[in-house]
Amino acid sequence: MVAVPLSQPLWLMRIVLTLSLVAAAALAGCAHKPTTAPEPAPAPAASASPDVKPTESFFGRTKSAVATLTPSPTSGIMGIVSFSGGSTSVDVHVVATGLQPGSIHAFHVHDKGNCASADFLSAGDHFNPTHKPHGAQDQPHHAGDMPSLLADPSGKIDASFTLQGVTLGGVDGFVGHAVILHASPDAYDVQPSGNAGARIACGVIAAQ
Ligand SMILES: [Cu+2]
Ligand SMILES: [Zn+2]
Repeated sequence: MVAVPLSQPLWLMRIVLTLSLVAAAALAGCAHKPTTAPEPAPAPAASASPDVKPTESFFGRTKSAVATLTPSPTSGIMGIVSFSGGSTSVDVHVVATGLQPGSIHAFHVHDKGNCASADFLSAGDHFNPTHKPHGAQDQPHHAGDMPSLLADPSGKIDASFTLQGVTLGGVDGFVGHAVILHASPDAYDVQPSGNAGARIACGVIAAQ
């Protein structure tokens, strides 16, 4: 409140009092402003897609993934592997360049998603969550066993195939593991890994 000396005329005191009341009313008006601000946008619903079961984890819903093949120091191989997952199968499409024309190469999903070492031994053994022997698709086989790949006369691989009994997502899915292309064809009856030779390209499988 504004102090006014008693010696001032009464009319001046009335003006000062009026101004004080106006100021107080203005302050009160300001205090109301926050409640008139727009409401924050409502949080999105927990599940935006009605066909997704609440019990499914995000990881288990993975429908597509990709691995970029990087070469070993001397192989010069480049490529990309695309995965499309169903509930009990995975479609695989491999495109790679820089191979010897007409050469055949073992191709596997390996256990560790780690292509850090030059020889790619960092990717570990074949991905084998069900503890099977190494083998061809029509025999008991590691989840990570796949068909061998043939390079065309220009040294390019362009192959598509479907793997049964495997998934992309979930605890035993491919995502987070690594694909390895080998120097030699896969001898499927040779344990534990088909005598596939050097690891000449590697890529970690990432969900898309
Ligand atoms: Cu391998
Ligand atoms: Zn194997």
